[in-house]
Amino acid sequence: MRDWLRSILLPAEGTSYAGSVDSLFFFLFYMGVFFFLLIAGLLTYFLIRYRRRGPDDRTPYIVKNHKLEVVWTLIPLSLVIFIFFWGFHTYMDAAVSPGDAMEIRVTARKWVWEFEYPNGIRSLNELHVPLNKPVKLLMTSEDVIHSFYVPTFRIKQDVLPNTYTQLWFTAKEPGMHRLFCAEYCGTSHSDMLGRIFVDDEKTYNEWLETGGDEGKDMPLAEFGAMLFKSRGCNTCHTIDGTRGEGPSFRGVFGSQVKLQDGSTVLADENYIRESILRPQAKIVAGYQPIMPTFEGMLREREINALVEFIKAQR
Ligand code: HEC
Ligand SMILES: [Cu+2]
Repeated sequence: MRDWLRSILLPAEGTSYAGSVDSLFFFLFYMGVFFFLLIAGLLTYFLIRYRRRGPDDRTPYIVKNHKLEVVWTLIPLSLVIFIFFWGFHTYMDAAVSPGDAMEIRVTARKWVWEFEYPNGIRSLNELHVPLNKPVKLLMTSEDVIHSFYVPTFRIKQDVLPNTYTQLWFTAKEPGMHRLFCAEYCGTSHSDMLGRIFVDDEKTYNEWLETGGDEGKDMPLAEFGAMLFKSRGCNTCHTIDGTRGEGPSFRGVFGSQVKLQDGSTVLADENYIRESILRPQAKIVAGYQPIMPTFEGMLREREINALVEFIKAQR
């Protein structure tokens, strides 16, 4: 019964913390159901039992019943005190990370999540964590307020500019979990999605070494199309010619691009590459210099793939 209800009401439990949140939730849920049935039941019963039976049927004048009043005050009072301590205990578990937790830095910006691991490796919109190991996230934002939300982990925390906030968890469920931004942060807020991969120790270490060999069997342009989405380029760029925060990639390659300083430049491979790694070097006329740099965040094959993908949008 419980598992069945759980599967309709709640997402899977990815951490042990999720289990304690759910227990509290179900306690509140069943308590709500119990009191609903009790009160609605008594209401219906009294309605029939004490209905007016004739013109002379008068309700006796009842002033007070101390015993009854004490009982219906003490029961709810002890219930809410009990719930407070239970909730507080669960909250403290989530707020205080264990000392041996591995630290990963999270930087949020419109509209990507960036992760930096203890060994200096970085990844975008994709967080890899080891199974059954406590992980602490130290988070900050480069622009507006975002919110780090993983439903299957039952964790959510605002990510603020100029401040660090933190979260911790021990992942119990191998596989992929979804990350959302839960604070409206502008045009592409709803695209600010990420994936969390919970790997066993070996796979995790391999990933740290090689950065994963994502897309190794794919043709470059196809891999580039995947990166266009997974690295968040699509939050600012389109490929169908419509203007976003940035110019569309349709027809860019091989064209003469007008720059802010009035000059023009031929959009060849080197221009595209520079635009990705040092976007501020040449600003396209009519656009704000808001594109973040991808220097150090893309491996060589990924840059090649993106260039190839943009080339293909002729
Ligand atoms: C936050 C929004 C944003 C994101 C994310 C973003 N860009 Fe940009 N991009 C821009 C803007 C704005 C411009 C135009 C101003 C400039 O040149 O810096 C631009 C310009 C470019 C250009 C030059 C286009 C031209 O018409 O000359 C290329 C190429 C490019 N971006 C590639 C990428 C790639 C590849 C990614 C993903 C890895 C990406 N961008 C992610 C905003 C963004
Ligand atoms: Cu956001």
